[in-house]
Amino acid sequence: MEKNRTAQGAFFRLCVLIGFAAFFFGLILAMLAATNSQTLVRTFARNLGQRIYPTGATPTPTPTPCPSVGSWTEQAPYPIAVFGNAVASQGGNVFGFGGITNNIAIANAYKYTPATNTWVPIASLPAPRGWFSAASDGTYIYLLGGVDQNFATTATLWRYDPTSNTYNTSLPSYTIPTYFHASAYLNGKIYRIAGRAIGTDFHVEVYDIATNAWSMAANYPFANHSLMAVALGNYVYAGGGNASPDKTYRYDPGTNTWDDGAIADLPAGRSAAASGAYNGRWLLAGGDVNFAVSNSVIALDPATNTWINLPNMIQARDYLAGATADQSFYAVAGTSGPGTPTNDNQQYMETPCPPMASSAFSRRVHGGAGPFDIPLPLTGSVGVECRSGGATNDYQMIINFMSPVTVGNASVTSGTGSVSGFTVSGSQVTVNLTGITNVQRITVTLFDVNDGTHMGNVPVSMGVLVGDVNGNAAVNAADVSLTKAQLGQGVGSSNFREDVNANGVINVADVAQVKANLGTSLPP
Ligand SMILES: [Ca+2]
Ligand SMILES: [Ca+2]
Repeated sequence: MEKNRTAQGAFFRLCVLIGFAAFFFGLILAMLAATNSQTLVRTFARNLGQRIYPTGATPTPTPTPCPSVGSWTEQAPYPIAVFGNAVASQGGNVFGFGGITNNIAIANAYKYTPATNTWVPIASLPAPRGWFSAASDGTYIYLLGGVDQNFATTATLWRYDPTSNTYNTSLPSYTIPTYFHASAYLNGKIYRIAGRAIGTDFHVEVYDIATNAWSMAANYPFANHSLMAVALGNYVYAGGGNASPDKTYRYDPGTNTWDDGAIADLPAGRSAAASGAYNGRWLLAGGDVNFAVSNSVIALDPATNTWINLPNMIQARDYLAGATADQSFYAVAGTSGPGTPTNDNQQYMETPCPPMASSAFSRRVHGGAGPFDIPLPLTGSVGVECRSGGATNDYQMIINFMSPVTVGNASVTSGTGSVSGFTVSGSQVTVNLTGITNVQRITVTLFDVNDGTHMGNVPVSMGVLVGDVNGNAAVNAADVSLTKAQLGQGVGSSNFREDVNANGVINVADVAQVKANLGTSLPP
């Protein structure tokens, strides 16, 4: 009895020693596995005889923050070199109106279609206008004030109808003629904010589309011109400009107040920039920054109330205008230096991040024993599918997301085989594969996965090595031994890998299939 206990104690100590040795050996292997594509860690575990099968174990992918990647490109130039032009978007197209060229306001107007990257002339303005503004309500484009061909300041409100390509000039004018004002459309109303008048103006006038009437809103906090504005959420944001050029304010129509504290000031004074809403943020492109023509671009994220730097425009421009259309922001024309108009059409586009998959599996139905899943880690070493795919080498991949998604398409983008079909159920995508030959790595890519916030392509890789029951990327004697050890056992979550032909029983046929693949290994 005593002797037996001593023997047990010695055995226990030996186990502890082995455990420690195994731990450090495992640590080294894990470090190797990080750089080696083979699944050494699992090999190690299996070689110690542990029945660690990764069913149901969900590998947590390393969170890789995917900042939106934005870039500027020059698109088809505006048909004329101009500045002080007005720009708005409607129905995925960009519309440019008037502006100043050769030291005179003009009436030319053009429509840009992103799909064809072309500008075409549209009906000219009812009269020349420059240093004015445009705002769209989703149906019409409203054109506010500005100077005419004699540099006389106006307070006109014209409404352009993109469908009929006509202007309505019978809408009421606002009260104080201005140029260099800002404007925005929010919830059925058009706002004319400050601007240059006889002096510099601090009034805010509101046009109610439904009642076709103007009224005064709370004054802008100070007289200002060459400022910028945008509507985001249920607020109008305005800021920058000629006076206190780093100050910004948020207007709440509900309380009719301009709130200084609700929005961070600009990181640097800025005026005469292109302004618009893009991906939920207030984007300001170019203009005069610290009184110099700039190519810098910043955006306010209302959620964090912080200004972030975006990639610079290709060309520094001020007195330009911009609008968001078809997933891009277009900064159109503007001056390169005092009084020097240009015809640049600078496009800013951000590529959204794809939704992140939370887990992926290779699923096979083992006859009456039911389906069993082999995890497919989304980072690091690939999961090894060791079961045969039947006569036509069919497999099934399950990919889970954090929230419901839509998927545009799915295909095998690397390796031999093809997608025979896929289904989406909430946050789970099931991809059926066929012709997946043995001894290869494949990558299945889900295209245009969209969870409402993120959009992009999601690749999932898998190793296919029939008979590699311990998943170490090689079929050798260890796999034969492991399979033999399970002969006659019921197929369950701990030993389904040994049911190599996935028929629900582990017998000599499985051993034979492992033996038939002896010497194969997963290609790098
Ligand atoms: Ca193996
Ligand atoms: Ca079998």
